[in-house]
Amino acid sequence: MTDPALPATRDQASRRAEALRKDIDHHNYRYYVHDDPAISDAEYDSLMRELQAIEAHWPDLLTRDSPTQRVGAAPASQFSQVRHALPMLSLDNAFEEQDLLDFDRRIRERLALNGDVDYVGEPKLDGLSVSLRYEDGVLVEAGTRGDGRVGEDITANMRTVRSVPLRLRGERVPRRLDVRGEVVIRKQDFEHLNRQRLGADQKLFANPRNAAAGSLRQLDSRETARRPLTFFTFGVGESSEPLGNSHAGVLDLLAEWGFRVNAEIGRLSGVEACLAYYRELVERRDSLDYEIDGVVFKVDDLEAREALGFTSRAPRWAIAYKLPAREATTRVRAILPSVGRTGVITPVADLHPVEVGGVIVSRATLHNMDELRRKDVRPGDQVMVRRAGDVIPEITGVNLELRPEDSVPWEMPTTCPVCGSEVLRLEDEVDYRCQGGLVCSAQRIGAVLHFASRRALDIDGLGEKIVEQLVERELVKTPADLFSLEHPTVAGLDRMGDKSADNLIAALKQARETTLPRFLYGLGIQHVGEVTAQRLAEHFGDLDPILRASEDELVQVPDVGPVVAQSIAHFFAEPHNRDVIQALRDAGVRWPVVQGRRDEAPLGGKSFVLTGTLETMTRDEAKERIEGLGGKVTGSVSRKTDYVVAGESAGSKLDKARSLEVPVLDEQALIEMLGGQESAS
Ligand code: JCF
Repeated sequence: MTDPALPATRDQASRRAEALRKDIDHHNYRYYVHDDPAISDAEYDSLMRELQAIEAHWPDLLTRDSPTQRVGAAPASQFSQVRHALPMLSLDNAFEEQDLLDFDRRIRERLALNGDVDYVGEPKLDGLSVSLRYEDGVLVEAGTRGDGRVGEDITANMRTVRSVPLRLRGERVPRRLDVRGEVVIRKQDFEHLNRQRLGADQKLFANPRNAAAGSLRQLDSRETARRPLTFFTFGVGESSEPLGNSHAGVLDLLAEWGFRVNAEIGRLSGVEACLAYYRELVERRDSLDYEIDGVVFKVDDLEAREALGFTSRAPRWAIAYKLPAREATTRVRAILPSVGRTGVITPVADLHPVEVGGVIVSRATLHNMDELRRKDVRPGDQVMVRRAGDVIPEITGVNLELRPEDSVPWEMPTTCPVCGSEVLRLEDEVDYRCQGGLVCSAQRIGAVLHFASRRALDIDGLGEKIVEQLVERELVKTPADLFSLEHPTVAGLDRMGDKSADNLIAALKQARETTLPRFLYGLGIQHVGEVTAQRLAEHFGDLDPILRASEDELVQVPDVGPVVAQSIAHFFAEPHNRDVIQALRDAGVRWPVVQGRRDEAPLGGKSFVLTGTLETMTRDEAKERIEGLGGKVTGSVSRKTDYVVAGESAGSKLDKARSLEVPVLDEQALIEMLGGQESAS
């Protein structure tokens, strides 16, 4: 986008600047107060640049309420003080229903009222209270709450907050007006800010409130300008003119003047309505786009407020009903190793039961050993527990002063608490894992499913629902037990008919004839995927040399590094795993020996291209068998191709083979080359 030319005369520039400011202010307002932008970011930027150019050329046209002034000013060396014309008081707290009922009763007594009191309810935002001073509609000063009477002058910073009007909208505005409200960072903006900081290697903020506080405390307001702060107004301090007779009316005026008024604010008649409003907000707490720590109730009638007055610290006409705390302290009774479905062992704190955010909590995850050491949580410790939303409770801190003298750090057990197998943490990894993958009951379902999966033993009809039943009814404890299943047992499972039981038994029978790579892959050894399984099979030829291999011998295999070698060696060193492997062999699971080095094998060094559909085997099977005999299978025909295998409806590859005079085999010729006897399937 090219920038428009500067106006020709100062007069024209003055009018254009005026128009631009109005326009930009309007779009600011749509975007930051109503979340409802009317133009694109690019269009907005272009208006901004035009105004900046004019102000740069005619500096005397610059006004202090110009939207260009929101980018921040040069750093100050310290904050000066502001004195609040009317003190910024805090709010009395209610912690339970009775406190709110008492509050309402006191008000009715003091006002000598019989009927219901009208209140205004509002979410209490967890941010920082700020007071903004407007003179003749222009923002002239902004201060933090401080001690209530004197705060810090953060005018430069608040000017950068887009939801703060630099000039009040509308014609009729008080000569002097203090607007009070809360500065927050909304949850989404907070996530975005922290992601940005992660990318820039900056320290992450712990929560939106800390981020908002840090942003307001910047001496360099250009930094504040980069932070996504939002100002929600909740009332007024001093005003040179009366603003009507109800608080709800004042909030309406503030909205007209261009402030953001929380959409949740509502009028409530009587204390029962307040209680219902509170319960509703507690329910919806997690779906609000800002953090709240309570609900504020204020008497709506301003004259009644006058009559009620203040105590030394807080108005008598308002109260903050706190939300149930999301943090509580309790004692760690023990730390327990919990074995997950993949064998990962997680330390979990067993807690003395405590209520957190309205829920009784007796467990908290410690994630892993690194986390546990970082937090230094020990059995017997007093800890802070936090629950946010629906997530698993977490321990956020330890009270070291209350740590028992005989306390010792917790250690990960060396054997699995479920199956007694070895527990191992591979180099460079965070997690400790149980090495009894084939026997551990915590891992049974996963292990059996993996063993049966298509690229492993490929047992048709053995889906999740069936495996779950087999494991839960203790019919199958290890993959080897699959092969002793009999028809009546299988037919007795849910979702199993007579016919599908037949099929499963047949599939099991057939799956016994497998290949070494499939078998190795099916064992579910950590870090042994299909490729590594294939390499191991090629290198060692059969299972027994692998069972005997040391880590040093294993790293000789292409693609196997020290970590993988360690994982393999420990898996096979585990007696329980060896027992299962023996049981699998006893059940008749077998594979052809893989010929040693490729070029010594029957098809050593020969390259094949498969085309068309084969009748007695799939292409994957043909490939596997060719490779099992040392041949290799490639995708396209060239002069280097030794054989093209042509099945039904072979296409262009066959034509190419003919033109290059590459020998063509039909299916029967291939089967003979592979050693005859293709199993009927
Ligand atoms: O949202 C808040 N944190 C909040 C604080 C809301 C209010 O209506 C308040 C407040 C502090 C004092 N009202 C007063 C009088």
